[in-house]
Amino acid sequence: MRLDAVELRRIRLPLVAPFRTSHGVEDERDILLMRVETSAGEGWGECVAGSDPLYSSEYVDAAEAVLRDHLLPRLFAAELLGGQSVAEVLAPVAGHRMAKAAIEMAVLDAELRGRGQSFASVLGAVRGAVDCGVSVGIQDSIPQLLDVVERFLGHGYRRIKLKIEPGWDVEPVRAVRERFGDVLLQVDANTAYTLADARHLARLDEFDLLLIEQPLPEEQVLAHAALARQLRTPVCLDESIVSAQAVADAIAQGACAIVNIKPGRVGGYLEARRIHDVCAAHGVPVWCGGMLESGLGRAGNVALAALPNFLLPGDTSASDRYFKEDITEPFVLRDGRLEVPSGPGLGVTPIPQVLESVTRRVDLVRSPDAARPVLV
Ligand code: SMG
Ligand code: MG
Repeated sequence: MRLDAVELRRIRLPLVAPFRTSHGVEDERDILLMRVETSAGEGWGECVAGSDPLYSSEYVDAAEAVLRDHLLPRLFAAELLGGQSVAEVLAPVAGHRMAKAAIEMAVLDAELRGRGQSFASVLGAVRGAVDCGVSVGIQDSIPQLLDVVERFLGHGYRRIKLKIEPGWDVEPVRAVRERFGDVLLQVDANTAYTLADARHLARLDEFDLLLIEQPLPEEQVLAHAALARQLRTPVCLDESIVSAQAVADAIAQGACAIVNIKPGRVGGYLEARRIHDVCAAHGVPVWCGGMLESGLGRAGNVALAALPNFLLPGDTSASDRYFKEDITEPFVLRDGRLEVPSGPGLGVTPIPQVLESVTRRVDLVRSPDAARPVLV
């Protein structure tokens, strides 16, 4: 398989409502998409890096730069056997997992489309639809939070995740628990606490949460283990888990009972599957996280979430939870689930007119060896 050219496209997708976390507020997504042209055909990838380096050190301008200057030249020069070999070719470049994940996704998509196989079948999916939760950002007031949660429950979401931070934790959780009874409920702190907050966080124990996600900073794996010993609520890691090696270590240290898997954060769908396998071998359930993806990333995530050890509903919400108009056919919630795409590759492609209407910039990067420039 030969990589001939990569189209890097920046799109702007406004969110239907601002999404606030302990890192700040987002009201639109600035997404880097890529379309690869290979000897096996065309494929699509999506980079989940945010506009600013707040969730992680990666951000979208840096992802585009590292792709252009470091990742694509290595891939153009390589003898690619397929999507499987992308990570190996890119291994000499440290970090930049979101950028690597995006290009691996596009190459895999091209390869699988060429072979007529779906992401779901190749990853090892065992279900045709996945249970979906929704992640609820920090709101201005508790009445407003209750309205938002009520609306999402009305749509059929099977689990609610509340973003928390110091000053917005016990009371919002209590209010949602009191109002909505035994709904599946969990919280995500996005690293906003320290181990000194352990006694305060233990006040969440009375609400029977499914889990508390990433309470402490990314590097503090041992501190998560210490915290886990002081909480009844299971600790789930997100930001800390950047690889199969990292998850094996975190589990060995007792730092997590549950793991959030995001393909972008860990360098791609293939590493995501390895993390799934490591967790399964240790009896640690996983669920699929989200990075406010367009329909392209959502298609891959829903396929991943259909693997056997994805035992909790994911942050794989329907397109209309994010965008007025998605760039692909929208993912629609049916009975609290999304259907797993079964067509070749990701099983979805951008709708050309919609894609054009949200595009800010497109650039075609050609392999120096391409016999003739490909016209697009
Ligand atoms: O895709 O529905 C979604 C968002 C889910 O809360 C969500 N993601 O830490 O898990 C997380 C956050 C990170 C995204 S903030 C840009
Ligand atoms: Mg999280």
